[in-house]
Amino acid sequence: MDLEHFVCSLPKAELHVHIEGTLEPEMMFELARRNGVALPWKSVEETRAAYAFTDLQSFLDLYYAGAAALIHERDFFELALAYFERAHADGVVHAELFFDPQTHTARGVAFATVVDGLERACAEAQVRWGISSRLILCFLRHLSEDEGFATLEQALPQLARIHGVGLDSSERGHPPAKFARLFARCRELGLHIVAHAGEEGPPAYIVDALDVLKVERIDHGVRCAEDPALVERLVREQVALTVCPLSNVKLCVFPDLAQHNLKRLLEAGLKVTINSDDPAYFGGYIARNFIDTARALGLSRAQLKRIARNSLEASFVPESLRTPWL
Ligand code: ES4
Ligand code: ZN
Repeated sequence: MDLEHFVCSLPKAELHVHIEGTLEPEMMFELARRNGVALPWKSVEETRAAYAFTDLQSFLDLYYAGAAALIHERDFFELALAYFERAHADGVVHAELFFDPQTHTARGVAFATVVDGLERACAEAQVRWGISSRLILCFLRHLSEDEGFATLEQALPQLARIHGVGLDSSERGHPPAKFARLFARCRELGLHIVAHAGEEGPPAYIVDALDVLKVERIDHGVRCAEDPALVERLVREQVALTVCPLSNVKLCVFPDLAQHNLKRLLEAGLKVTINSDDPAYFGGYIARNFIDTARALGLSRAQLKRIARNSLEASFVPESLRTPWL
């Protein structure tokens, strides 16, 4: 079997995808036209040409600009349904979607509008493709903890539909400890906890995410390699890392895929997974991430199976609810 077929036929969970990061320029322009929203680009081609990033912030500036096209419940539904269709083609059987409510509520979009649309797509994906899914609310770390608390307040009526919380956006200068009280409250509410850490930020932010926020998985985490004691701990505790190789190259965390540390982390015994992050911006969905990484690093089929298996094991679906392949 060729590599493409092998990768797509592996049942896998996607644990690190920002639904706003699946907004392809074609849909962005269609929604902007439908909603009367002005975009900073003149065409789909000009938009794609602007996707040359130098770091995380240079990406985030464009990502938030693009997200402004999303206004109505139907927009969020169509966005997520298009993602699920691609994910199904890539062999995804379960997806845990990040969403950034603060990006939308700041523009006057109601919190419930976002969740209504996403949840309707989740239900449709279950029916059409048998994909199970979960929603994870991400707090924007460049905003204050108080703004996070205000968002949590808006989320309370929707909490039955939200399974976890995460922390994303600009990492440098915004350590996990800034959100200690907010995440303590989220834990009391019974929410699952994750955080982006060690993408651009130092290994100390990963330690903080574990000890202060008490995360169950680390999003990215690739800079753990700079701290051997931390690597040892992550191996011992089998904390899953949701690694996003194409994202890391696009945002200049590694100069190219051949220099990515994923294979080294995997062979050190870390619970590594492969994910797409913001596939509309970074050049590929989850299967593309698997295939390009496998080729660049020479991952064996046994290693690819291990990575897919890790993703199913690290999902937030309780053991009792797991289908045979989950
Ligand atoms: C993100 Cl790649 C990445 N890192 C941090 N925050 C994000 N939000 C969307 N994509
Ligand atoms: Zn991310």
